[in-house]
Amino acid sequence: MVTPTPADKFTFGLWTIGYNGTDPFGGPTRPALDVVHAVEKLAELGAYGLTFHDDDLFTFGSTDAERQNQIDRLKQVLADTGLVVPMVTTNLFSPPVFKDGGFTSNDRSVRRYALRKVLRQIDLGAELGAKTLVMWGGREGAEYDAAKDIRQALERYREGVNLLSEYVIDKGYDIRFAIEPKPNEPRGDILLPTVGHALAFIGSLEHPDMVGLNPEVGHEQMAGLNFAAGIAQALYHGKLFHIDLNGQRGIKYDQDLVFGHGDLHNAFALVDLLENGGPDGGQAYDGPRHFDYKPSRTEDETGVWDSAAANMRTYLLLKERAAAFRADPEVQEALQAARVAELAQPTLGVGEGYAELLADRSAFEDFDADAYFGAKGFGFVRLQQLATEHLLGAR
Ligand code: GLT
Ligand code: MN
Ligand code: MN
Ligand code: MN
Repeated sequence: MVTPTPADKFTFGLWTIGYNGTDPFGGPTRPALDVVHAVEKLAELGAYGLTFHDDDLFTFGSTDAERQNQIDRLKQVLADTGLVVPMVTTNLFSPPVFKDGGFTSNDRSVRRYALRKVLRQIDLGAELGAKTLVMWGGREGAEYDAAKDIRQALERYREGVNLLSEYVIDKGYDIRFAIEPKPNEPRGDILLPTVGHALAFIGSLEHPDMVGLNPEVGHEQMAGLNFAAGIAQALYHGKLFHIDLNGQRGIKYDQDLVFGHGDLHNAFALVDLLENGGPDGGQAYDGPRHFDYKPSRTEDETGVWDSAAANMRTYLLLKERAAAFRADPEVQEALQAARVAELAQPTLGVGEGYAELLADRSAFEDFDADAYFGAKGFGFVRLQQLATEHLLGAR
């Protein structure tokens, strides 16, 4: 059960396994990875698919012929291995032209160029059967307050996403958009910094139904937020279109560690939510389990594939542990004692409104709030310890 198969829907960004170790303090520690080799290795490891930015597949500035050659090579290896491309995204952050962003650069001609670059990648995504276009606006932001008119930047972001939606509709493509929030890095402050900010922005769009989220574990945790709780809210609003799994250890630079190599408790809660949080205790999300991690620059190529396998194995181990947690009678009893299911009960009775609530003396006048002092607790700590013991394989 902990051996990945394509049915598990594990996908990897070409930029993840292809990360060559470059960081702000040092250059590459590994040679470049060819896409054909990458897909073959992922297939061997049991992955389901590959995702990529335009510039991951064909370097920025490639001629049309070079670009087509890389597309053809990718198509061939996909046909040979059975891997799919469920998501594509556009690099609007590496080339110098995007130093002040793409959709929200102060320079209007850069904004027009950025939109053209995305339209081109949408066409390629549609050709390859991708269902999701991720928009990570890492350069959409600022370091200095007076340098960026935030309200106008949001207006230009909105103009851009509306245009792209219009294009997808008119072309008849089966593609949805997924915005990926991040609080900072590379910009001092990035627009749409968290799941919550992005949800509010989506509500302002012309085609909000076509736009959802691609939350990343580490990005929410960089803001000190509870990732599993953010995912629960994204699910609640029907906006979990895609997900970036990785590991992060607290509020610091974006680590992109292997999934589970950061906050393991939260990773457990996340897998439990995705796998067992559905209406009948089934899956709450059935899209790709996409790993957006970076094999540390200390690793050689063996370490790259070991870390790719580690992401999938850790996910499956957590899935197994979460199933055992749910199946444990003591956990069920603790959940009941904690009254977790009682929260599903509406606060008002059928047909009740404020008038009936006001008329109900037992709700207030006769309610003994003082009796709660020193009374029976909820037992949440016991529940968390049971989760911890399942996580540790002690039960
Ligand atoms: C970039 C970023 C990721 C995004 C990718 C999509 S690219 O590496 O750090 O979090 O998901 O553009
Ligand atoms: Mn329209
Ligand atoms: Mn990241
Ligand atoms: Mn990501």
